[in-house]
Amino acid sequence: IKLENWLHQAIKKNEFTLHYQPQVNILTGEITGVEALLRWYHSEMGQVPPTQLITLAEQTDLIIPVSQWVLRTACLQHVAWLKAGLKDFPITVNLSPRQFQQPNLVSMIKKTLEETGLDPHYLEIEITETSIIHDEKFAAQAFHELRSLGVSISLDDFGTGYSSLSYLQKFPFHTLKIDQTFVQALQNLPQDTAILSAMIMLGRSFNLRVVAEGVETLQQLEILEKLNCKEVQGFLFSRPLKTEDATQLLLQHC
Ligand code: G
Ligand code: G
Ligand code: MN
Ligand code: NA
Repeated sequence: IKLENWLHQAIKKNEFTLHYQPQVNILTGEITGVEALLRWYHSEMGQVPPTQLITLAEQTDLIIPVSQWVLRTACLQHVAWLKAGLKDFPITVNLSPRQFQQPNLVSMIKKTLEETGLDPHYLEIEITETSIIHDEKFAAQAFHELRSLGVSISLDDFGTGYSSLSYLQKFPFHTLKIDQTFVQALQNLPQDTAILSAMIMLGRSFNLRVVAEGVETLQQLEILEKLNCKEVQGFLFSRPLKTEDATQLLLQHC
């Protein structure tokens, strides 16, 4: 009850912020996308991890205003960046399974795009396969409607689940995000690179944008480059940044 009240207050008092982490083309150094990541600083609890916040919000109906806030804030920010002369790249917003399964998801997204004035082609929704498992029919319909709107869908944490391979075939993803565990496990052993290499080739054979996550070292970057991975996201290039710092970084790179 207390936490629920705090969450209500957080929404009212504007205690949430978004941080932004760029995705980068390995060869050109150009920024190719930016992921919005939720942050909540509470006066008594301090920084609340987003997974905990989302889990808590999902136990109540507060997940709906939280997802609306995230989407709206990310869209408004991207509109501002585009106005400031930023290059053409998408902003990505994460959706938890329950957020993805809201019955009015598509109309909520459509309304938010209209209200904020963001061209739908600049929005990418990031989901994990758990969002699909629960109800494939619902997911297929949502994919169809989002694509008609012009919104893309990215498969997050690729390689960690059970059904990703069949989902690549069944669902029209735009981007594949290789989970950071595969990148961080890289020890230059043949079997480590074999898995990564197969995942990258698989994504490319489906004509997907492939982004390797959690890149922290130059050695990891070099291996990924050799494996023909085009895009990376991770602390090596930039941590998730607060708005002002993200703006500076993004504008420097356009
Ligand atoms: O940013 P960080 O590494 O702390 O994120 C931890 C987890 O929380 C990641 O799995 C990330 O996808 C998730 N997350 C971050 N922001 C959001 C958000 O706005 N909505 C949802 N549903 N998940 C988020
Ligand atoms: O589950 P998801 O892929 O959305 O989680 C993204 C989160 O991973 C980001 O919120 C960020 O905090 C974290 N992250 C991003 N880059 C790195 C990295 O290079 N190393 C580690 N350990 N975490 C990262
Ligand atoms: Mn993500
Ligand atoms: Na991920």
